[in-house]
Amino acid sequence: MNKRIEIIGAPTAFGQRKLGVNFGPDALRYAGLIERIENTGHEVIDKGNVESPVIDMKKYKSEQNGLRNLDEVISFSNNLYEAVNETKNNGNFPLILGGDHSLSIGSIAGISKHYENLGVIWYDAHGDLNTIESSPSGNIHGMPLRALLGDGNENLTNIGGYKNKVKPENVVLIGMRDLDDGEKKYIKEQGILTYTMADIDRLGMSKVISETIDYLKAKTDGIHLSLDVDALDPVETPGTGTTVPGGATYRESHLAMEMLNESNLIVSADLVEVNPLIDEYNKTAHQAIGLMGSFFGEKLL
Ligand code: NNH
Ligand code: MN
Ligand code: MN
Ligand code: MN
Repeated sequence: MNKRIEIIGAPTAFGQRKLGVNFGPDALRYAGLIERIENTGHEVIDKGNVESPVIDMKKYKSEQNGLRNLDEVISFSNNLYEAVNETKNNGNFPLILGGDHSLSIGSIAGISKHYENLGVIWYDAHGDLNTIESSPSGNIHGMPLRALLGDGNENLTNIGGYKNKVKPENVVLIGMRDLDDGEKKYIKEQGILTYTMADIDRLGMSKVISETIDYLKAKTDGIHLSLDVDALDPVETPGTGTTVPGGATYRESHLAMEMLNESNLIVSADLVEVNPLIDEYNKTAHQAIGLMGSFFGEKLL
């Protein structure tokens, strides 16, 4: 089933402290993302990059109390929400290129509006379920999923003019290995389906993804993939700001993407946290593109 895919560059670095992640969209384009997807038979429209506030380096590097760069994150989220909503109104498949993971506040705001029960697969080393109280860093890229679930700064939870974009029972976390205490507590309280790296070791990625699909299939009317490249092991995938050892391999992640493609349930995706300035010759972007090939149906034979 061929789709029309709209690529939306989301060059934000305001959700964390390592400049360079804002160059992620161009690193992915330079490595050949568009051609790779076109070769799978889909039509690709590159909408270019969403407008981002200017980065004031003095402020960017300064110590800040509370939520870091909150005004910039709000303004960027609104811009991205508008772009993604437009893509959905056109009936196309949004592929959002980050940028740090705070961008999901805006992207999923633009997507969930079009679904009663959006499912979300959060493929990440981290839960991104912090609030200002539980955050060890004040970095908003550690908070987007929690904001989408309805908790946090009002401006962030209400992007797009509505709250509670996602329900906890429609979320699956995969690849978890660096959860903060408050996040662990919240996951247990809400009963969020979670596959840690230990679960992936025991069950195998194939079982993890087939269970994920079975779990979400019946109760959702579309599934969004939020793919943070730090889910992958930093030995293979080093170009990202907060690496955690012991991650999913490139092969396992490939398998996950193939199975998600075969499910025919995915309606949109974010590809986030590629930082070419701390990478080894754009290796991480190349790996991410390989994953996107499988995600959009590339076949080896
Ligand atoms: N949990 C930590 C925090 O809140 C790290 C989050 N970093 C991420 N998330 N890269 O995906 O700051
Ligand atoms: Mn993340
Ligand atoms: Mn909705
Ligand atoms: Mn992460």
